[in-house]
Amino acid sequence: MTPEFAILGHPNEGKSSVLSTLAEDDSVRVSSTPGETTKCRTFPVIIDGREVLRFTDTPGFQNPGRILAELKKRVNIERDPLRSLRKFATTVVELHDDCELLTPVERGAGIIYVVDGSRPVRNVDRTEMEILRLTGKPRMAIINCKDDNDEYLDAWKNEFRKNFNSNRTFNAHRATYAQRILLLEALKSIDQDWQHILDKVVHAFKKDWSGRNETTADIIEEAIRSSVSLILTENIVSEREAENCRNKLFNKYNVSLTQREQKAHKRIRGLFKHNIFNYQLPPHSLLHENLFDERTWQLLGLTKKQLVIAGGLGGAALGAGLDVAALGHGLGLFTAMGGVAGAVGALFGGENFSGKAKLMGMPLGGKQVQVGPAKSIELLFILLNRSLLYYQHTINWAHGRRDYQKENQLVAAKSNTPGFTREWSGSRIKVCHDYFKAIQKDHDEPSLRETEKFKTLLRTTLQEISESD
Ligand SMILES: Nc1nc2c(ncn2[C@@H]2O[C@H](COP(=O)(O)OP(=O)(O)O)[C@@H](O)[C@H]2O)c(=O)[nH]1
Ligand SMILES: [Mg+2]
Repeated sequence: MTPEFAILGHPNEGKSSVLSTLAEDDSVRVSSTPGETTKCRTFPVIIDGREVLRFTDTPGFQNPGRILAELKKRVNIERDPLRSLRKFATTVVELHDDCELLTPVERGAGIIYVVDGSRPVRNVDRTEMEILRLTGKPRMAIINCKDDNDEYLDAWKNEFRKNFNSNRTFNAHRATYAQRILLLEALKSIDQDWQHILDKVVHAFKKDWSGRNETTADIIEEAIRSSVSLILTENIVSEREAENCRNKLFNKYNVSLTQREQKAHKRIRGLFKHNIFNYQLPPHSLLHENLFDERTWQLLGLTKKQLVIAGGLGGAALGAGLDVAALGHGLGLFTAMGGVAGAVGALFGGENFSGKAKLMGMPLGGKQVQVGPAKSIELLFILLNRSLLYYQHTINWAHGRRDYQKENQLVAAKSNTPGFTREWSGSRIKVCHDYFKAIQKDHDEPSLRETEKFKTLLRTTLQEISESD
């Protein structure tokens, strides 16, 4: 039988948010108006086409005092006090919501009780907790702190120890993948009978996650390959126009790379089930910046030490901060790039294509300017780090979260982390270097060995990001 958990609590404490985040479902209605949910709704967690777990969202308690009194009347005399209580509640109009929320509990669902821990414990909460205790069902309490206020946490925990099998702090809007797994694991402890099946659920969940990481690695590899091997050409009509042409071409190149990147990011987003709510990137994210922006290259490129390593391996590297400084300045772009000895100029490839001119259907004697394929491995690192930033943002955007406000500061602080590859050792840089060389040799079918090694490195990195908080 599929385990079911009913999310219970007072209106507006974050029940729907918790559910949305746990079930990775951004279609759950989260509302700032208390009491908007009046019907239970069940959300299945499906892995490999099989429902492994289900969560039921419920309306909040409306008349806990009355419910407690009625339950107490029945608890020692009825064989099934919950059923009798629910039947009674059906007949009383103002108990509609309370009756509704008891339905899943009556059919055997485990209870997840959600409170907003940033406010003090009130008597009405004690009443609700007493009801849940009297149901005798396995139950866990979740402290969802809407604010950072932890003044009341201890008081809440004290109450919970009396009434619940287990309790956890869980921020529905900020929970990371790692914290979600921890919460699922904690559900095991509330009832021995569920331990085995929930073990399987957690296992399936982890497996599914590493499958998603595998697909993400494929997506990133594919996008990087097609970007670093991209070649664009433009006809130069006259010498006078040459400068203009180059600038135009570089812009086109930039747009092309950005489109490829966005396509890849969109696929990653779908993979992690952010389908409905259109989340935005943090306002200060480096991802808002142009691919060839100076800051991007400084923060996401190789470090000086790594540049030496890459150079030692025979890779052409730009050297962040030096040449890239001029890149952000629109029209100065090409000149700046051409002015850098060797490496950057090579990004533009040969400029004279008299031989090819005819082939490309150009007027005889015309010249062509070409951009790409990338000769500098730094482009690979820029694209890689940007993908990893996007991935980190996506997996850590809790499904229950619907807006920024308040949380801007936190996100801004996080987004200032420089590139993920900054700490990478020589051996990881070498894997990238060998892969980069392999694409340069044959971009349609680069060496399988080098590609596999690169993908393995990507998968390891994605897993590391998943597990870090
Ligand atoms: N900042 C923040 N807001 C939250 C959190 N959980 C819920 N909210 C907000 O509180 C309101 C009620 O949340 P909801 O999940 O619909 O509560 P429910 O009525 O118990 O289902 C919504 O406006 C949410 O955006 C949280 O962890 N952090
Ligand atoms: Mg709700």
